[in-house]
Amino acid sequence: MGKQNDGKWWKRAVIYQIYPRSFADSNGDGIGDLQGIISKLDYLERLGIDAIWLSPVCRSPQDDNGYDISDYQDIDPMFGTLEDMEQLIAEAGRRQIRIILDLVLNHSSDEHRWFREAKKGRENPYHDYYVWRDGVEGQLPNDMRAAFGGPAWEWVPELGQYYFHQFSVKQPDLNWENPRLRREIYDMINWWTGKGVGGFRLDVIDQIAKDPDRKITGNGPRLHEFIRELSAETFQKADLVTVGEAWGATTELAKLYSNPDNSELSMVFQFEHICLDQVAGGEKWDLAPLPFRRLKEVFARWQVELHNKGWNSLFWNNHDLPRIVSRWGNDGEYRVKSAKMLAMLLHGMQGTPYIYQGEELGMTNVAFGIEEYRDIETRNLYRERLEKGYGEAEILASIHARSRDNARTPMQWDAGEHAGFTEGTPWIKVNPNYRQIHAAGQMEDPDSVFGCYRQLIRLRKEYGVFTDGDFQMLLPEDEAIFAYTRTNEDSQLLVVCNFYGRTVEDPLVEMEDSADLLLTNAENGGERQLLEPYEARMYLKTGGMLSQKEKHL
Ligand code: TEU
Ligand code: CA
Repeated sequence: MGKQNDGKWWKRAVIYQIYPRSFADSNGDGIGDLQGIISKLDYLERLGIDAIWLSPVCRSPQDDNGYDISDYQDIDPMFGTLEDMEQLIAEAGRRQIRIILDLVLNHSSDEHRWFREAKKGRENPYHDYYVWRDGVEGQLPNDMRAAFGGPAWEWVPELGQYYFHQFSVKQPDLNWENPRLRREIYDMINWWTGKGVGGFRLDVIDQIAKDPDRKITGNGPRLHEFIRELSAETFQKADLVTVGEAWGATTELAKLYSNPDNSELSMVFQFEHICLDQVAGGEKWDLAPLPFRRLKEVFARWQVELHNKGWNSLFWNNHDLPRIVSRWGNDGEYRVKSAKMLAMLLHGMQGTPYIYQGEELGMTNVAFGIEEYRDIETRNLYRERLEKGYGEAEILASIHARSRDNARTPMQWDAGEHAGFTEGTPWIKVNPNYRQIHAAGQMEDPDSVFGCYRQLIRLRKEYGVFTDGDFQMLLPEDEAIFAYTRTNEDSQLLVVCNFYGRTVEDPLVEMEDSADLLLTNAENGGERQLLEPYEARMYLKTGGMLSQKEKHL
C-alpha cells in the first residue's frame, strides 16, 4: 500500500459542505436548520459522502452569517439546540458520516462575552484577548483596510483605543499572542471533540498570527508555532480530519500545514487556482479570462509537490465562491455535460474532494438586482464602488460573476414552491431555475449530475489508484484538453477532458484504446477520435502500464 494510503480515513473520503442557513428549513422560518439537515441525511447517504462540513451554527448576531461567533459552545437558536447537534452527530454516525465543524478562531463576534468584558477597561483580564492600540480619534494606527471595506481599526472612545478587525467591525480579531486565550480555545475544541465531532475546518487559520504594526495578516511570524501547539493540544488527541483555510498558502507552506507527521493539520484549502481569473493585482471583482494552461500548471504543481510530502484538498466551490458550472463550465446549453466534466476532472486527482451543496446537481449562479443580495461583502462592495465612480452595470456584472450569494441561494430539492427548501419565505431568493434543476429530478437518474458524482465517489472507494497514484500531466501545452494519469504499483487511471465548448481532435485515443472505460459524460456513439464540447472520459488500465511512449505523449 502506497505511503499516501497510510490508513488515514480522510485520504479515501469525500466531504460535503453544507451552508446550514440555505440547506433545508424544518420549521418554516425561511432559514435552514439542524433538523432540516437531519431530514436530508438519506439523500447524502445515497450520494455516498463520508463527512459533512457545516458552516458555523454557533450563537452569532449573523453580521457575517455566523462567521462572527458570540458563543463557541452553544448553537444559535435559529439553527436549533445543542440536543439537535447531538442528534445530527448520532444520526449521521449511524450512516458512517462524520460531522466536521467550522472553527472561526481568528476573530469572535463583538457580542462575545470576552469582547464585552474586554471593552470594560484596559485592566480587565479579557482586554488582551483582542488587539488594541492607543490612539487619537481620527488618527488611525495605520492604513490597513478590512476585507469587507473600510479601515481595519475601530475607535472605542471610552478606552481611547482602537481595536483591530480584518473583517467586519463586528468581528474583532483575537490576540493569539495571549496564552490564556489559546488555552480557552483548546478547551472549547476538546469539548466539541468529546461530543463526537469528526473534525474541524479552520476559518482563515493562516491569519491568526497577525502583526498589525508590521501590517502582517497572513503567514505571521509565529503562525506554525501556534498551529503546532493547537494541533498537539487538541486534534492529535483524536482521529480527526482538520482542514485549514489558507488563502496565502504556497506548496512549500502546505507541506508544513499537511506534513504527514501529523504535527499541524490534515490539509489546507489553498486558492491559487481560484484566483487565476481575476486581473493581476486587482480584486476578485476585477474579472479576467481564465488562463487555461496556467490552470493546468497550478494543478500539476500542487499534485506533484505534495505527493508523499503533504495532502491536497480538491474543490471548485464553497460558500464564498461563485458556482463552478457558471464560472468555468457552461450553465446554458452544456450545463449538465460541463458540470460532469468539471467533476470528473477534479475527482480523478490525488487529495480529498469537497462537494459544496448543490454542486452535485449542477446548480448555477444567479443574477439578482442589488436589493436581493444579502452578503455583507457584496453589499459593501456595491456601495464602495458606486462611491468610487464605477458604473452600476459594471458593478452588477462583477457581483453576478463573483458574489458569495451565488453559493448561498437555497438548496433546490424539488420543483415545488421555494424549491422545497422552506414552507415559509426564504431568507434569500431561490434561484429562478429551480424548476429545471433540483434533487428530486436527479436522485434516481444515473445520467444526471448527481448520478455522475455518486459514481465518482464509488470509483474512489473501489480503486486505490485514486488515493495513492502518482500524478502525471499530459498535453500541458494543449489549449483545450486537460488530461492526466495517476499511476500506482498495479494500475493506471487516465482522465481526458475537453474543457471548452468546441470539438477537438483527441491525441490520446491510442492510449485510451489500451485501457477500460470507467466513466464518460458523452452520449453514445461519439466519434472516438474527437472530443465533443466538454466531453470527459475516465479510463483504467490494470496489470500493465500504458507504454512509456504513450505516457509521455
Ligand atoms: O473567508 C476568508 C476570506 O478571506 C473570504 O472572506 C474571502 O476573502 C472572500 O470571501 C473572497 O470572496 C472566511 C469565511 O470562509 C468567510 O465566509 C468569512 O466571511 C470570513 O472568513 C470571515 O470569517
Ligand atoms: Ca428554520
